[in-house]
Amino acid sequence: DSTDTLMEGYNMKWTRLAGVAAFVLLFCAACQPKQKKETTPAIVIGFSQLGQESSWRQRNTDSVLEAAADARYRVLYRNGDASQEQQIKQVRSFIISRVDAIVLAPIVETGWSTVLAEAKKAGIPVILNDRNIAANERRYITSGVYTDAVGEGKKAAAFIKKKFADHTGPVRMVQIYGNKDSSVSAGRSQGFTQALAGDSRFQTVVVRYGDFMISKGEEVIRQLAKEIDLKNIDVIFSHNDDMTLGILKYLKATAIRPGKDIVIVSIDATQKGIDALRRGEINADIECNPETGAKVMNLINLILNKRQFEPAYYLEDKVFSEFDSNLSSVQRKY
Ligand code: GZL
Repeated sequence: DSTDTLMEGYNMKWTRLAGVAAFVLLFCAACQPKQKKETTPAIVIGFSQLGQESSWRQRNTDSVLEAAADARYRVLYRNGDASQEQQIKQVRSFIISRVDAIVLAPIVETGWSTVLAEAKKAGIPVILNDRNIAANERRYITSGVYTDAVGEGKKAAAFIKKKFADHTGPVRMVQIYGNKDSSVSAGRSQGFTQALAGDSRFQTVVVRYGDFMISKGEEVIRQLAKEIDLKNIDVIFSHNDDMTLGILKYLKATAIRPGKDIVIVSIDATQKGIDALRRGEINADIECNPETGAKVMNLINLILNKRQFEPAYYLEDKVFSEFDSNLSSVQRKY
């Protein structure tokens, strides 16, 4: 028992010593001067997206955010909710936050000069994404990455010409535009009208606006069917797949067979649009490439590093139509 007592005392002494040593070590560690980590401030980008009206828009937003993450840029993402007033407020907040660059997808073409002049005065570059603004306001932007709206309109017209090559007599067409006053509605109708101008058979008899939304596409064609007899219409040129899906939903509940009784040309080439093409419910789907992100971030890198850059960049678009033989293998990312 005396040995046990001795060992107990011995252990106690070492335990106390270990405790004191641990305390001293911890105390010293807490007193070390913080190693100043060299961290360069992250690049911060203000991104005002025009809304979330369609599946195309969602893919476009993700494309920009994914590319920013790859570039290690921090993004202040704001949804403009299809409101220019909202987007202007968002740009102003980016200026106050002193972001390094502003990415703007403008819902309409005009009315941006004042806020863009403020950004220019603050020395903050503004890059347009997807859509453009009126030519007389472009002096305030640095550059942009655009979808080729005029080219998409021309591609739609080229399909129509091929589809009606042997048709004599008038080809009566309805055009369903996206949102009013947008550069895309103007560009697509300009390209389409210009390409058909030399051929008097092609007549646009009605234009309506569906805001690029499924619900409005259905609403617009339902309303139009009350005003005109759709049996007299040869073509519906719908400016995006989401509105086309709404149009198909209405037509499939009537005696009119979409893709057969009425030729339907759409734009975006989303998976759902391609699926409708495969089912023969539409006749052509012109791609509008939403993947602007990588080009936008590369452009920002050039601008911030004071390197050479172009005043405008455009994405390439493909055409999918009933004349293709490989439609069954087409897989779309959105
Ligand atoms: C086109 C883009 C359009 C798409 C629609 O560049 O702005 O807006 O075609 C989207 O699907 O809503």
